Amino acid sequence: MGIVSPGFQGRPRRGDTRLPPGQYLTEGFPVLSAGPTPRIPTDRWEFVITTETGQEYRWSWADLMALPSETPTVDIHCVTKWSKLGTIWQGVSLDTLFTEVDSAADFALVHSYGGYTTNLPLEDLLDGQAWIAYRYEGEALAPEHGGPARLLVPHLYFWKSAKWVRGIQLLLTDEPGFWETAGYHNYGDPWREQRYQGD
Ligand SMILES: Nc1nc2c(c(=O)[nH]1)N[C@H]1C(S)=C(S)[C@@H](COP(=O)(O)O)O[C@H]1N2
Ligand SMILES: [Mo]
Repeated sequence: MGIVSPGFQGRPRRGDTRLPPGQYLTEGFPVLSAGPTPRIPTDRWEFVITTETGQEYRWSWADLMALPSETPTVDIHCVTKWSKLGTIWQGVSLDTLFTEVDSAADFALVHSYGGYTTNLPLEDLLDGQAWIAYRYEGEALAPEHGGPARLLVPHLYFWKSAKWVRGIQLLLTDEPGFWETAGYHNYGDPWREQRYQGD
């Protein structure tokens, strides 16, 4: 049984710390983008889940706004070693979006406006672990941070949290995304320091 400190949020960790191995704390909010910032007006924004059989489930911005939202407070961890604790978001849980989806797939490839992709097991997007986030710290999500909406999967390194998210492709076999193809770890658990292939 670890030491319980007042105000402690999140799962207790070995050493009673919320900082994964090799990470340091940052107070700022660095911008990390592999290319230019796409600008997607909300009246042209849509989000599509495509199953392994090609069936599509679509949400317009108005559809997304009409769904119940959550306000998760989470710690985020970038593979370049900064972590930010207690960030506050608003978004729709992927459990909500997946309720009507009929699929036998085990894998997901996330697609962004601008062409970025990242892969993860479908189960990592479910059970209260992931959101389509559209507000950060009480404000509309800024374009450089992925606005109008980004994926938020805080239990994996932050490169899995695709900015400007456009859709999720469900797959029967795993397919690496942009950074995973370039040598980053396929899964990316910050607590096991899975930064690069072979870690
Ligand atoms: N579409 C897209 N999503 C992305 C990236 C990117 O380059 N393009 N970078 C990833 C990486 S490496 C990190 S650390 C975070 C950075 O998010 P931030 O710029 O809001 O801090 O976004 C992730 N999602
Ligand atoms: Mo990153």
